[in-house]
Amino acid sequence: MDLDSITKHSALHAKPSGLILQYGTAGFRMKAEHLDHVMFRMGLLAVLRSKQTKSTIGVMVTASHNPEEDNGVKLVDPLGEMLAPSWEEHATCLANAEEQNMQKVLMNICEKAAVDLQQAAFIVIGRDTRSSSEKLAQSVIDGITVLGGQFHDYGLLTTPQLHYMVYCRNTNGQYGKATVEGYYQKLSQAFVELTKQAFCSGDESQSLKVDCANGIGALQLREMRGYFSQGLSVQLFNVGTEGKLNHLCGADFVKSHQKPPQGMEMKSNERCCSFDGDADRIVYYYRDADGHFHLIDGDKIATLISSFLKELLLEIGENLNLGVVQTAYANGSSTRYLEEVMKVPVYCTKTGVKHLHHKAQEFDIGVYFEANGHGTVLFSKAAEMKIKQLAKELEDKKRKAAKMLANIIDLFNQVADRQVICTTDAERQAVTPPGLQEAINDLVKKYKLSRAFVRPSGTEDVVRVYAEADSQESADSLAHEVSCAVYQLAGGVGEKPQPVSEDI
Ligand code: G16
Repeated sequence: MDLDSITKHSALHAKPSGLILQYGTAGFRMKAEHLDHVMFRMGLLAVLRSKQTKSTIGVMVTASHNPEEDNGVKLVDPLGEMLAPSWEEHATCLANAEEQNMQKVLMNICEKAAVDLQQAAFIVIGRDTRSSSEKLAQSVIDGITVLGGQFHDYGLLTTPQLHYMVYCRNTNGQYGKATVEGYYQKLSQAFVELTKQAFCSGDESQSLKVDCANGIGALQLREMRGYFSQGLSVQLFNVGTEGKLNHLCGADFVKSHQKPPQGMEMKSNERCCSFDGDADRIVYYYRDADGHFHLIDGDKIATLISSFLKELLLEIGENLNLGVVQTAYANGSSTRYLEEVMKVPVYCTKTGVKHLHHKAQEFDIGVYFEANGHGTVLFSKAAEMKIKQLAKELEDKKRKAAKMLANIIDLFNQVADRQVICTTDAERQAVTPPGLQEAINDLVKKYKLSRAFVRPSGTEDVVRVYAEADSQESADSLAHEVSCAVYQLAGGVGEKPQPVSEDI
């Protein structure tokens, strides 16, 4: 490691003094203009992680659902999963090191993580469409090259595509080709096959309206739709030519406002969905014949997928264990339905796909979704092999079910000061500030079928307040009362809450 060269280059990406950041729910996020040094340093860190794991590591430049002015970076581990927690700590130390301590911090990481500096390193990079992303990706590359790492810059990619590239490269192409065409081919083929098997004759041609949040999803889906032209006709909205990224559109907007995005006209019973800024969230919705809006969020997606999978498992007669993982945001009724009606075990983890992903790996088939539309289905290697074997051996109906499961496996890309508030019990209980949880408990008692909790966001400088109750009005009112309690008991963090505010 050429420490002098690192010092020299680091000075070109100097850290604003006094700036302290934390590797949060999904990496580092903040106003783009403060992130140059973080990007350079994450380039360095990715090289060390690659040397240590002897594998390709991914770096994604995006602030996902955050406003256009923000940006961020997340590192992707060898199997396409989120960075290991011990390395999140290294990332935080490195991002916060003062210039004069850079060498010491890097040496410390190498020592603690037993990094073999002689080992080669390879990094893949992707970025979203934010105007700041290209330059920030270049800072990542500066960090990689100063440590002698090799890299491939994919340019514009969705976050799931970058996860896919990392996984493909680390499995020698067995999972698929590490190219955007490879990605489109693999997923569209599984989709077309699955829809052929699932539909009754007469309903083969489906259509879908997609709100692309004015982000990267528009560019990639425009290319991808050519690959499944027979099975699905896709119409794109909010493609980034006029509107602002994530502004009045996108999955987060639709989920939190429970209404369609701007710029999309919906007729009754048309299928519609929204991505977020880096296309790793999806929520579906439609209007019924009376014009009422219905949202199919992550909770409902998890329920639909679980029942579909359960049916197929029954059909093939295999006793593979299926579990569902949710977060505290999951609507209570969805949890009750899964447990009591579908008899599926449900687990609750902290917010952040990295936590859900980890828990879902404990099952033969682990379905995990956050209410906000992040999620996937994981199949254990043993379950995957069994299903693919049965798809060859079984006969007639059973074989068809096994083939459908095999296509589902290929279709799911399986690759996760507000700090005054501390939480426990998968973030459902506030431990500090004193008295806050008691206040929330008292407020919840005032409403029927209600639940509420608060937690500091890991991606934005806000406290998130969640409330549910037997009616929209009661849920809004409970949310407002809880927001006021946070404002008072947490010493006035954020702006004074307005009625029906979710984030303060
Ligand atoms: C990220 C994480 C998600 C998490 C979301 C909200 O999403 O990947 O798992 O649910 O942040 O986190 P918070 O409430 O802590 O701000 P994204 O889509 O922004 O990458």
